[in-house]
Amino acid sequence: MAVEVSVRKIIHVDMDAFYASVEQRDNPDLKGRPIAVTDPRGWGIVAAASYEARSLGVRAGVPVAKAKHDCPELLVVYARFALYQEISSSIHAIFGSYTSLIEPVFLDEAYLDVTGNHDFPSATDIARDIRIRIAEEIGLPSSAGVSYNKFLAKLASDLAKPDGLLVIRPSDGQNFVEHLPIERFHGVGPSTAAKMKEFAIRTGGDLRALSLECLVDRFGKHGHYFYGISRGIDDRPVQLKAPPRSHGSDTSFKTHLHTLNEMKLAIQPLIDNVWRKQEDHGFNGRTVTIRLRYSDFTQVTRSRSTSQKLASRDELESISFELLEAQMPLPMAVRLLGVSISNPTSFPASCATGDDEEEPQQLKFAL
Ligand code: TTP
Repeated sequence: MAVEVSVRKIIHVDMDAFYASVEQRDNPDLKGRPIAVTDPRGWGIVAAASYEARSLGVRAGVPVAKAKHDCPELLVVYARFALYQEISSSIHAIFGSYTSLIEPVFLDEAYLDVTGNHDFPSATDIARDIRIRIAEEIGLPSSAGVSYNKFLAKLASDLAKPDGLLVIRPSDGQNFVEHLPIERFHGVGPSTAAKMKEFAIRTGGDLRALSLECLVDRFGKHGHYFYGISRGIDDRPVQLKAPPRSHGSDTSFKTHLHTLNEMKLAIQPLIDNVWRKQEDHGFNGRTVTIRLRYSDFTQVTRSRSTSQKLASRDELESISFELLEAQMPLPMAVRLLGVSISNPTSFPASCATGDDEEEPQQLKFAL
């Protein structure tokens, strides 16, 4: 007999060596090489290190001069923040096609609650799909963790890195935590770890041996969190952050596009998709942006704004077509097309709060 369990389905997606992977994607000379990305404003600190650099001991947060000294073959490149921001929006647009319950964590990481996605009942399949789409449409590696709460989903994506997927099932949650060194626990920083060690707490198992009272006594309000996670329990909801400032849709093509007609045909489903989102969210956007990525991964974005909110799907289509026509003749084949609506005239009230968390549903357990 199938056991009905009340369980949430949470995915944590995290890009691998985000800034460094973008730079390696865009410059063939950097592929497979130890690279560090640093802020061009001259702070001289490694912001991101490629996995090749990490295997040679280079870490984020160390001064570039020290990293270069310790690893002379290290290649250092400047960060391109506007590009990372743009890529982050594309990644979040992919997330948005599976759930609207998304909690972004910085640019390259997010929690997704997919419990309510009945079109796609397996969270593992969703995570697999997301990773494939990020690789194919954006050209970057990511890792994902799937579990029944945020703590374990994040732990799973950390353990899956780089370029991996790991599922922690409810029956395995406590086991995963049992032997885990407390430094690996999300939420245990260096000073808490040092304090835990003073009490001879080194692993999840050590933490679990202590009563709630004792943990609250030693770690204040965080004691409740530690008590839960040492048992694989974490009830924190996935919380929506800011309302979306745009709605977009894009897709990449196995067979690249060469003509205006091909692009006009290919953009139709994207226009449908974006218009539906605009209507579903009561979004009053008035700027249309199209995005073309060429076969060499360079891309252009072009926008046009109207004075009022877009009146109809036809208006969205005709502006998108005008923007496409202005790109002719194409300098080379197109591998990806995107369209988005932004610049709302006002935010709908229903978008302005983060409290439309769905109740966990009674589901047959199938992560
Ligand atoms: P992280 O997700 O912490 O790291 P990462 O994506 O580089 O690598 P991992 O595969 O281990 O997740 O950070 C995301 C990006 O944030 C990172 O690529 C660069 C930037 N960043 C900084 O600018 N300063 C920092 O100190 C850190 C840690 C990250």
